[in-house]
Amino acid sequence: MEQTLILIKPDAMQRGIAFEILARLERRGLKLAGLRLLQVEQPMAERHYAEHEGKPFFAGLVSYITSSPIIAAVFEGTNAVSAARQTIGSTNPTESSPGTIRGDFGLEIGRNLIHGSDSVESAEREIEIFFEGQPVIQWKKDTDKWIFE
Ligand code: D4T
Repeated sequence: MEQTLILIKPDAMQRGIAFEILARLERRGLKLAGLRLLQVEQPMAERHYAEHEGKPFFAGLVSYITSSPIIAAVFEGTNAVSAARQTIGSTNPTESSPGTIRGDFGLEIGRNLIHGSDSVESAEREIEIFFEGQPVIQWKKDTDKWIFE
């Protein structure tokens, strides 16, 4: 099944809404396959945000993601990448619809609470970065047949 990498960013951790946010993805039907609490250091942050190197917001992005522990999670399910991004909302919270995570909890693009992979290829790359070779768990749930046809 398709997998996506989710990060609960430092602002969500500090505000104590990490599990409220994860619960929304779980409730959508996405199945948890990996979960890790970690302090991101500079090299890991720069690897993750490599595509934004040289942009004016890059330094702020790196200092934000390294400013506090984060949660990295792998969720899987049918179209997990796009389903998660839909539940997350637009990059800028004030352009996100109400009912999305960013639309309900955020105001600024630099404090947008959560990351979700933007493609299957990015998910593979990001799982490697944040799980550092640790295996994820693919498991059967009794409710699978009520979520996946
Ligand atoms: P992430 O990667 O955090 O899930 O965000 P998105 O996938 O939704 O958006 P992105 O890669 O385009 O941006 C990564 C990250 O950079 C911040 N950002 C972005 C910013 O602070 N200023 C900006 O102008 C842009 C474009 C927000 C998310």
